[in-house]
Amino acid sequence: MRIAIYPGSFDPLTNGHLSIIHRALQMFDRVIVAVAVNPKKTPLFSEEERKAFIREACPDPRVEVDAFHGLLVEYAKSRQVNVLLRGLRAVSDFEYEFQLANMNRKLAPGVETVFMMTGEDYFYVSSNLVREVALFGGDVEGLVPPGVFQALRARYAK
Ligand code: COD
Repeated sequence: MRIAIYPGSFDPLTNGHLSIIHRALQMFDRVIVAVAVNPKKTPLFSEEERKAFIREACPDPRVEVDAFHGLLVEYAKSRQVNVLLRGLRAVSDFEYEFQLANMNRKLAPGVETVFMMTGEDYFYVSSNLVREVALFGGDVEGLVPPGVFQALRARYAK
C-alpha cells in the first residue's frame, strides 16, 4: 500500500492544502495529514480545531488526520511511512523545503520527500496571509473551506 504523510502546521487549513491532498489521492492509497504541534508556537487554532477542519473538509476514508509532537521523522518512523509529501508554491518556498527535505533525509535515511506543485488557483495562498487578511476584515471566502471561513469570522468578530 502506498502511504504518504502530509505534514504541516495547517493553521488553518486552506484550499491550497486541500488541492495538494486531493491530487495526492491520485498517487497514494492513503494520505495521513499530520498536524505539527509545537509547544513553542502559539497557533491561532488549537490542535483539535485544526484537526477538525481537516476532517470536515476531507471526508474521504483514505485521508487520516493525526497530530504529532517532536521530530517529523520520528513520527514517520512510528507510523512506518517513508514518504513525506510537501507542496511548493513559488521559488521562495524552495529554499526552506530543500533544507527541510535534506535535514529529514540526514536524520532518517530512506525517508524521502515528494513535492507537488500548487494548484494554479492557490499559488498565492498561505495560512499566514489568510490569517492576516481575516484579522483585518478582508474576504477570504473561496480561499479556505467553509468551516474554516466560519471559524475565522467568529474568531475575529470577537
Ligand atoms: N499550495 C500548495 N502547497 C501549499 C499551499 C498552497 N497554497 N499552502 C501551503 N502549502 C504547502 C506548504 O508549502 C507545505 O509544504 C505544506 O503545504 C504545509 O504548509 P504549512 O504552512 O501548513 O506547514 P509548515 O510549512 O509550517 O510545516 C512545517 C513542519 C511543521 C512540517 C516542520 O516545521 C516540521 O516538520 N516540524 C516538526 C519538527 C521537525 O521535525 N523539525 C525538523 C525539520 S528538518
